[in-house]
Amino acid sequence: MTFLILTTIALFVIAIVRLMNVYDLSAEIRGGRTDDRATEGESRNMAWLWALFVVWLLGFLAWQFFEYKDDLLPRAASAHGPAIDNLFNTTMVIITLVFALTHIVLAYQIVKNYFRNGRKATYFAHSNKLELIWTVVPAAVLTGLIVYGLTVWDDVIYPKAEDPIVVELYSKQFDWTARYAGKDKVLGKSDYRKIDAGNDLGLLNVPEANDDIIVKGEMHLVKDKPVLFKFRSRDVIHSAYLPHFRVQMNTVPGMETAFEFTPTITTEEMRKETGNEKFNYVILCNKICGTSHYNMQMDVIVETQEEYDKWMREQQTWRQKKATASAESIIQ
Ligand SMILES: [Cu+2]
Repeated sequence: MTFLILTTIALFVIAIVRLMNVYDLSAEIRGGRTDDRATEGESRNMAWLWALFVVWLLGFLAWQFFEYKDDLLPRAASAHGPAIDNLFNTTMVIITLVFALTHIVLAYQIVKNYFRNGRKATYFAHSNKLELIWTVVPAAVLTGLIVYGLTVWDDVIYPKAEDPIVVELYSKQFDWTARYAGKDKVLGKSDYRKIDAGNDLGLLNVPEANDDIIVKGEMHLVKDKPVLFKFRSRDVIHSAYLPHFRVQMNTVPGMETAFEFTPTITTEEMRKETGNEKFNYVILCNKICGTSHYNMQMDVIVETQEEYDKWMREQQTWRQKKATASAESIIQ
């Protein structure tokens, strides 16, 4: 249906263009106008159409802001989130103002200076003052934005928590696996050559790996407790995107990336705040990584320490999982 509509529109445009050609040719045959230059009347019409277009464009932009503002992300649910939001909003306000201003000036100039019979344009080849203004002003604004951005990045990116929950987030086509460091707070080392059907993450047979806890589909975090994510990828570059916490980091095969943050609002509190009983925090993949990229996600539950401890006690450690698996294989 969409294809048909697009084809119809394209054919309609082609037909109009052909009709205009026919009109021009017949005008020439009738001995009408042979001069290609636009007349003053045509220029005036074009100028005012331009002004109309700018009014429509800015109106449409404003309408979108108000129409869709409720579909934007809810309040940032992490300690560093407001800093990212402020940076984003500052940039957004500046570019929106500059966009509106330049287009208003553009439309104004077109209406003021469209071709009129007998009027001649001023010619000048160079103006130091103009060059200076349109180089220095954008350069100063951009430098300000970049320094501001780097400062925020600096505050956000370097781990500083004393005793964070350490979680490895492992990506592959097409799902996420979370591995908690367990009681010893150390993640057991891994090697891609150890990956097999029963060992998705390629864990080595080392004591640090035994108490690691591996979960899929849903992971849990604690409100106001820092978490250090260490990212690994098996196959291609994926990107761990946790929009509600304003977190995003590429996961790259062959290297470890990391991001530390502190969740500040529990899932329950966010459900109340958004009025959406089914609300869940999510990890999405934000790199087009293959056919099922769109479905590569995992739920994140933020809860109190007690709820988290209870959930943790229900999980099997890697050692227990291995024991169960080998017991099953013996029975078979
Ligand atoms: Cu992916």
